[in-house]
Amino acid sequence: MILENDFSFFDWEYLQLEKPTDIYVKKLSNMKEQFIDNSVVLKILSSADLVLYKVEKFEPEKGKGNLIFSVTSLYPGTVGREYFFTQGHYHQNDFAEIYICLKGKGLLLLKDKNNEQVYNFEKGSISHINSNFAHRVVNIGDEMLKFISVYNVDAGFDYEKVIKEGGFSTKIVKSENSKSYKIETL
Ligand code: S6P
Ligand code: ZN
Repeated sequence: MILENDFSFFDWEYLQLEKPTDIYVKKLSNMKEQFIDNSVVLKILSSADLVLYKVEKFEPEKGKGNLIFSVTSLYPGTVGREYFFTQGHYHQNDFAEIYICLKGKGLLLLKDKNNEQVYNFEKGSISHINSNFAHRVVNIGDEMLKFISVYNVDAGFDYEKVIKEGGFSTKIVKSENSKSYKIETL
């Protein structure tokens, strides 16, 4: 039996998913508390909101055991000194995830209750994210960073747990001469 809905198409030239089943954006206003400098956030928001990233999903079937393919496009830029990042979450359920970076230069932050780790994440990087770690991607380049995620439909998103733990304490900011990044720990 051929399941038409189980097929989509990924355009490798434009790195774009055709026939997504869902698309959403996250803006600065959705992630106000995540950035170090609240006064900068409020100043930006007083004139305009910023789209930080877009997520396109291909979720053909919701039933148990199925997978989701998604593409995240994370814009380059900073809020004050701090590079744009994805919000970051734990999975609600015990499922790992694969991230594949298609384009750009970034860092992958992984955290559990006691530790945080930082990994290079750039075009070609593949990461298997263990189900115990909250995960966040930071764009430290000057172009769009794009990555694929593949995960179980029942993985779920637990943003609250990250907040309850005080958020990611690893902050990726511009270096003093603005030519590279540096890692600060709160
Ligand atoms: C889902 C996977 C990604 C993120 C996306 C946005 O498990 O990790 O598809 O949802 O990169 O990040 P966030 O933290 O806003 O969900
Ligand atoms: Zn995830």
